[in-house]
Amino acid sequence: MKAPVRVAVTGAAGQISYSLLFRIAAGDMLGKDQPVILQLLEITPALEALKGVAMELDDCAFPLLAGIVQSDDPKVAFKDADYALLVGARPRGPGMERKDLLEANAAIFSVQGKAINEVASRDIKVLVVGNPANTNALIAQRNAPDINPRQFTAMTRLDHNRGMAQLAEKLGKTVNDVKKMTIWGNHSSTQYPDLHHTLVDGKIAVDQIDADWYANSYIPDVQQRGAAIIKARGASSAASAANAAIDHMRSWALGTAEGDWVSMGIYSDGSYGIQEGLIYSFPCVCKNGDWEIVQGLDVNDFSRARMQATEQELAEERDAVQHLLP
Ligand code: NAX
Repeated sequence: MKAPVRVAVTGAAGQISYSLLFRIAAGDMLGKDQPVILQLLEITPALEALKGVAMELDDCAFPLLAGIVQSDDPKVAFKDADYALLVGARPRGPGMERKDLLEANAAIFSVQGKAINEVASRDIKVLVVGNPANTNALIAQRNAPDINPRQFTAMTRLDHNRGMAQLAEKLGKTVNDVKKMTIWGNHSSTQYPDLHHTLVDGKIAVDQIDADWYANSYIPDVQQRGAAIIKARGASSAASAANAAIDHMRSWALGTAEGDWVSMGIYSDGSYGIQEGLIYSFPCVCKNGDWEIVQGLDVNDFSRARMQATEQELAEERDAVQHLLP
């Protein structure tokens, strides 16, 4: 058996974590041969609820669960962490403007970024799930100057998975027939699900669907799927979000399948003309615990306009918190 790795999870008493933690402990994220120590962070008022979650984890008697740490102190939760899933965030309250939301989260993610910088493993892999995920990841990254910016990522895998499922359903296929899905940009309603390079049964997806359905049904439906879940369920996506977080980390740590790629919000190096330093979702191939942006894809005018609109939104979010960045 391998030595245990330390996995920090924030917002650990919340609804996404109620699915996420059990799957990590079961080995779904890092493999059935990798023991884990869960290091759980919550705000002080939620520590009692967190205790209940930890009791349930104990009661599962997971063979791979080598320990549980519970804390309201980021320096305890991130201590020597090899992986961190930043799920906890400040939700939008009544009357809260977008700017207030960005600022409230900037406060949380700057503290967590600093703690990661100070106490986490130098090789830590960070995934930000809490919204606004891309900009929260940017804030954490900027507050961790001693950690390579490539190690901070934001989750667009749920959008990626939604895009695959909706395309497969339209064409009467299964997700197994869909390869090379791409989500560009922000995890928000400006995200761009691009089917120009996606393959269904080995053939380009846009050639198999109606252009009007793609532009006026598919793209808005993928963009608005989160709102549709809230309307139907009366609560936001939880199990599917946890599943996407597992998928994201698993791909990053253990690699993507040959002939396929995944979407990840990552530190832009200027590829495809996207401003350097934004946390922007690109198609990525993962190997040996590292990611690479898929290069050389043709970008037509239809795609370019949408890639730039979501880039613009991310630049505006960054500018709104600029005064709080180191
Ligand atoms: P919940 O409100 O159920 O849980 C959030 C938990 O975070 C709470 O227990 C809260 O006490 C805790 N928390 C708040 N501030 C904290 C801090 N500073 N340190 C540690 N813990 C803190 O929300 P849940 O449904 O679990 O969603 C969590 C986040 O994921 C939200 O921001 C949500 O918007 C976001 N999502 C992101 C998705 C994505 O694809 N990137 C999809 C799903 C989800 O909407």
